[in-house]
Formats: sequence, structure tokens, C-alpha cells
Amino acid sequence: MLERLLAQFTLEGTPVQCARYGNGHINETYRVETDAPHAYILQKINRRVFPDVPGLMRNIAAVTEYLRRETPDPRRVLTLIPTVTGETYYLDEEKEAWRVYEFVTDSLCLERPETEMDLRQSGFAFGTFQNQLALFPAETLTEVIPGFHDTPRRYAQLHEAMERDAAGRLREAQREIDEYLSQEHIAGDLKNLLLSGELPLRVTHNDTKLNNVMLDAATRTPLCVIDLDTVMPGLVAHDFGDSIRFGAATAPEDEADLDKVGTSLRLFQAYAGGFLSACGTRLTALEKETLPLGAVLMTLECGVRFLADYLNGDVYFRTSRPGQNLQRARTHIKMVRDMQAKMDGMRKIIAEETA
Ligand code: ADP
Ligand code: GN1
Ligand code: MG
Repeated sequence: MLERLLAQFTLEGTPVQCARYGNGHINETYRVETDAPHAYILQKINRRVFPDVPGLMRNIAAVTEYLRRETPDPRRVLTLIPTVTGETYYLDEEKEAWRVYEFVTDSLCLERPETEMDLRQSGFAFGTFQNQLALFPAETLTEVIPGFHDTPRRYAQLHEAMERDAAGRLREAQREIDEYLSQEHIAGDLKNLLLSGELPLRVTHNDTKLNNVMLDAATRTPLCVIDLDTVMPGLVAHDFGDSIRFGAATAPEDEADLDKVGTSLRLFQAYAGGFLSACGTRLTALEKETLPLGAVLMTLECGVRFLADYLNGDVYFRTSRPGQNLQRARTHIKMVRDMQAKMDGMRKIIAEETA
């Protein structure tokens, strides 16, 4: 157990259990139980991904404080537990950064929606998050990962990975590389609308996977949004699109049987309905119109990142078996093609849900 570390935080009671927890790809997460009894989440922040820990933690503290004005209930807003010296995180002897959150009790965190309603509720949760932060002063947030959803830049990183070929996997991934390069011409389609001033920059979550929403276990309605590491200024279509990539998929992110992989229009409709109803009148007409494009581009971008990471030797995303990042890249290009074939259907749904 990480007793010495846990002693640095103002916990209620004495820790009696601490075990690895969850399926995140980035941080090292533990569930902690004390004899109070009280449950917490302990996380080692991934410093390779987030070198500016003070900036990252300032963002999270500011956003959660802002959201807490609506409700102080720790099940309804992610709640940081301070260290004994009143800091938001603790740096250990190896300069690793650790933080503790209240555990969101009696909750569900889903890897796949079990019903369409689960996805609708998660859309409602992210739409509400968007809505609640609409007036948050975006300029005070640190850009923790510059260009996080800059798709052309992600392609540039893929090209760099191809040139370096650090893990000697270039040849093995050639077919996937060709498939991704054939889509490179669309990479800038959302960015260009931002640069021309046609789309507004907003405070966005930027990692809107289904497993970053907590639902009430009894009612299956949203409690809160978690994983606030990447809250930064961004495009609404990015937040919407990343949810579709993950939540409306017909198979897991790393499914080996590509015949099972695609995007469900019924699940798309469920998410869109929840998201748009929670956003209310906040979004411009063009923002709504670009939501299907967001789904295509966020899926393409994530696939580009998986492929680049595969070529780099799996240094970014956590993997549990060899070849997993290549597998993830394969499912993502398949989903991109499926979404492109279903573009008219997605547009029709957005029009219906906003009518
Ligand atoms: P990562 O960036 O690695 O995805 P997350 O912050 O999303 O890290 O945490 C990983 C998982 O841990 C989540 O998907 C969820 O299952 C669980 N988790 C994180 N925070 C909490 C919390 N406050 N209460 C309950 N479970 C949590
Ligand atoms: C990572 O942290 P997690 O597992 O919620 C990644 C996202 C990717 C996602 C792919 C900070 O999300 O950008 O879309 O994996 N987060 C970061 O599943 O890079
Ligand atoms: Mg997560």
C-alpha cells in the first residue's frame, strides 16, 4: 500500500485498502478505502503527457471551484482533496505528481453504453458541462497540451514518427499508413473554420469518452464529468465528435474483428439528442452543422495518434498487449469510412434534433 504517500493528504480515517482501478489510457489510478469508512481516487499524473503539472492542477481547481457554485455535492462535481500543506497535489521524492479526489460513490462508469439511454445521458452530461462553463473566463486556462485537437498537427506528428521509425515497425504498418494518408486532405476542415472566425472557441473538455462520465447507479442519470486534465479552449465539434467516436461505436476501441466495427446511427441519435438538449440555445447554426464533421475528424485524429504511437513504440497510450495501438488505428480508419458513408444520415439527425 502507498501509506506514506496517502499520509500526505487530508483523508478521513486511515487507509485500509489501495488497488489499481479503472481503464484510463493515461494516468495511474487507484481506489483507496479508509476505515472511516470513506473512498477516494488516488492518481499519479502522467508527466510525460502533462509536463506542466502546476498549470494542469490550476485548471482543474479553477474549473471544479466554478462548477461547485451550482452544487457542493461531491457526487455532482469532481472534488480535489488537499494535501496536509494545503496544495492540490503532492510531489514525491522521484518528482512524481499525485492527487486525490473524492470517490464518486454509488455511481456507474461505463466502457460501453448498455442502452441507448445511457448514451443519451452521457450526451446530456457533456452538453451540461459545456453549458455550465459557457461564461468561464477561457483565457485564464493553461493550454496543457498545445494543439491537442489540431488535426493537421497530429498528421505532422505521424509524418515525424514515420521518418524516425523508432520501433522499426514502418513496414508492418504500411497498409494502415496509406489508408490514413489518403484522408489527410480533410484534416484541416474544422481548423480552417476556426481560423476564418466562422466557428467560436469555447471552454471544452477535450476527452469526452463515455468512461469520463459518472452516472448515478440507481437512476442511470448523470452525476458529473471526470478526467478534467484536458479542459482547455476548443471547438464544440471536438467534444461532440470524440463522444461519438467512442460511445456510438459498435465495437470496442481495439476490436480485432473489423467486421464488427462501425458507428451506429441509432447511438449517434441518442447522444446528439442528449447533448443538444443540454446545450440549449448556446450553439450557433454552424456549430450544430459541423457536429457530424467533428465525429469524422476526431475519429480520424485519434486513429492518427494511435498509429503514430505504434510507430514510436507505444510510448503514449497505455497498452495491455503487443500490437494494440495498431489494432486501435485499424478500427478507427474503419469507423471513419463508415461515418463518411453515413454523413447524410448524421446530418439529418442533427437537423431533426435541433428542429
Ligand atoms: P485517465 O486520464 O487515465 O483516463 P481518469 O481520470 O479518467 O484517468 O480515471 C480513470 C478511471 O478511474 C475512470 O474512467 C473512472 O472509472 C475512475 N475514476 C476516476 N475518477 C473517479 C472518481 N472521482 N470517482 C470514481 N471513479 C473515478
Ligand atoms: C486518452 O485518458 P483517457 O483514457 O480518458 C487520451 C484521449 C484519447 C483516448 C483514446 C490526455 O483518454 O485524447 O482520445 O485516450 N487522453 C489524452 O481512448 O491524451
Ligand atoms: Mg479517462
